[in-house]
This record gives sequence, C-alpha cells and structure tokens, in this order.
Amino acid sequence: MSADVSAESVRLVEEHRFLNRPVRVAGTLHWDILSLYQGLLDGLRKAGPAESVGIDAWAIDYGLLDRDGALIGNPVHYRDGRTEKITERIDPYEVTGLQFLRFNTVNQLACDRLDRAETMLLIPDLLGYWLTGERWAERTNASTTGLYDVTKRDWAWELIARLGLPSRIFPEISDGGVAALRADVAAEIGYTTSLAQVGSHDTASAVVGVPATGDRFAYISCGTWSLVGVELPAPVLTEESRLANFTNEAGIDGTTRYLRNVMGLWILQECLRVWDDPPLEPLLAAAAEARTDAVIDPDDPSFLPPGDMPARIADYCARTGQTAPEDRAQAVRCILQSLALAYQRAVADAVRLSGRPVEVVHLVGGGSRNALLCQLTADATGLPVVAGPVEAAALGNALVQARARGVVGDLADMRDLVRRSESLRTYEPRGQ
Ligand code: LRH
Repeated sequence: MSADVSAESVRLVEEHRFLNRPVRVAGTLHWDILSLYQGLLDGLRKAGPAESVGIDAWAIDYGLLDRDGALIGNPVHYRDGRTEKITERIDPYEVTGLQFLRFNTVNQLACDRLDRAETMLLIPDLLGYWLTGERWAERTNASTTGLYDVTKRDWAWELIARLGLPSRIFPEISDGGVAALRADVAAEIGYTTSLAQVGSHDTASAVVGVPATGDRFAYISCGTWSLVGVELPAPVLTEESRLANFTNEAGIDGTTRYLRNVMGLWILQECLRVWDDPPLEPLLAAAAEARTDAVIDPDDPSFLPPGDMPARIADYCARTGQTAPEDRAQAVRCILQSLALAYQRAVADAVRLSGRPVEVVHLVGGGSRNALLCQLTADATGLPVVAGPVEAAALGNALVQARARGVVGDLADMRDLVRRSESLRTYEPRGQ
C-alpha cells in the first residue's frame, strides 16, 4: 500500500498484493518468509519513491538470527502443533498482562532450540532488519510475546532469567525510530528512503485507524483473527481480568489495547478453502436467509489448526448436543452468529473489567465488508456498529509515519482524518 497523507485527508493505493502461503516441511508448519520479503521488495519497487516506509504484520511469531546475522531456519507458524501440549501459562499475568494463548512467543521459545541464536526478531522487525541492517524490538509487537513487562515497559528480565532464556537474544525495545535502507536494497528497489517505526503489530496499527470520536468506543479488528476490546490509558492486571483471558497489549502513544483474541474469520476462510473457494457474496446472501440454532465457541482449540472446518463444526455440534448445520448456508450462518455472540461477550467483559463505558462498536478490517456479520454484531451487542475502514491497519501505519514528518497531530487527529476520508456504514441493532 502507498498512502498520500495531508492535513485534510488520507488516501491509500494498493500497489501490490502477494500471497502468504505457509508451507509444511517435515511435519512443521512454516512461514515462507523469503517469499514474503520478495513480495515486500516488489511492492516497494512498484510504489516508486516514498518519503518513508513502515511495516506492520501479525504478532507473536519470530525468526532467530545466528552470530553472523543469518536466519536460522524458517520461522514457525503459530498454528503449528509444537505448542499443543502447553495448557498453562508460564508468564505471570500481573507482569505481562497477556492473554494465555498456547502459541504466545514465550511458549514457542520454550519449544525452540536457542543455543545458536544470537537475536530474536519478531516478523516485522525481521523484515525491517533485512531492509536496513538494524535490529530492534518495536514496542507494540514486543508486548505480544509474554516476555514484556507492561508496567516497566521493558522486557521482563527477571522472567527471562527465571525461564532460562538467553537475555542476549532480546534486542532493545523501541518506538518512533528511523533507519535508512541498506544501499543494496535501495539499488534493488530503485530509490532510497528510510524505514520508520510504526505500530508494527498489525492490530496496533488497526486500532490507530479506528475512526472513533472520544473514548467511549469498543473496536473489533476483524480479519483472520478478531481482536475485540477497548483502548485504555493503563493496563488492567486484576485477577478477574486474568480469568476472563483479557490481554493488555501496548498501543501507540502509551495506550493499552485491552482486548481478547477471538478466533475470527479464520473458520470461515478455512471452510471456503475446503469447499474449493466458491464466490462469497451468494453464500453470504444465502446465509442471511438461512436459519440454524447451532452455535459454536470459535475459541475451541479444535478450530485453531488448518483443516476441515465444516467437519470440525459438525463434530463440535455433536459433542455439545446440537443439530449440526445442514448445508453451506447454514454453516456460514452458524459461524457468523457464533462470532457475533463471542464479540458480544468480549465487549461486555471489556466494559465490566475496565469500567470504560462504550456507546458504539467500530468494526474495522476485512470483516467490515461482511454486512451480515456487522448486523449480527449490532444485534448481539445492542450497540450501533460502525463498519470500516477495511484497511485500518494500513491507514494506521501510514498515519504514524506521516505524524513523524509533522503532517498530522495526535491520535484524535489521526482518527479524525480517517473519519473524514473513508466511507463508513452504520448498522443499528434490531430488536430481538
Ligand atoms: C492479527 C494478529 C493478532 C495476533 C495474531 C497472531 O493479525 O496479529 O493480533 O494475536 O495475529
């Protein structure tokens, strides 16, 4: 994506799109990181000279560099089975404030061999290292590792020592930094520019791109995952919060992204893959008319790994004494109504646990195109749902870069700009 940002508007152009296809090698699911890096270079070349570049990507996963700065093996995908046996947290919630997910970085590192590792870089930082030669740990993403102390705003060094992890592998945490591209990279893409640190966790950038006014809003960053929560000035580290499995991820400008990971559209995406990718629109139209009482818990562990989701939904229904969806339309309806209910629970929990009142739900990301999901979410939460922008993360990324150049002001200004530049749709709750 390239962006044109002025004090009046922000406009995105999709310069290049490339596939992100994980590869299973000898039983382990990996990211094809070199093909992603090549896609990045192709995009930069096509986009032409840019004042700066910012990278955001999914959280948690990492690459390990050896003493010469070379990558040791392809990064492992968080959906790989290597963390299957981990059922309990090893990082104290009162320190890291992180939701327990079996594949959190801290748990993956416990399954990794670190003897040859000199540096651990999270995915966007790894790509940034290849562009610039600089190694850092951008703050918003570092906060998703389970090794970040949310109160001290640094690596949780005591925990790192207690777990026996080598402290050398953790680069300095930073935000707002800038680094020039390597000369060979500049030669390859045809111009030189600098890499600016943005919210490198895609969800952090997406939350910047939420077109909210004031602070009484919840957000759902809805793509493969759905990240559902509120923005707070400080973390909530209570026992209730831990039991509700809420996370305190670092946001831009010292904010806390207080949220829960809900499995998200992944379940639908996997169904579509198993069905050989039928066109989505007719299926959603049929799902809007379909009726089924079946409800799944999207966070059931059986839905995490890639596989035959329609069969797993049927299996879930059998396990829970429900009638399984009878056709594709009913299956899609079941997934979407289950997501809407999971969103309702997460919004209600966020409000209860943080004490932050909420008057509107902003649904951003690819899911904001899904009118049925937006309407079901409005109905379930009893709140208006403002849908869009689809590209909230790219907008948030571009706006933070533009701010570093003095083009825009604070978070409220950035959101104001998004609101003025994007067409948004509001779904009012329908009485049940
Ligand atoms: C969304 C996301 C989410 C993480 C998950 C691994 O893309 O970054 O915030 O929990 O991927």
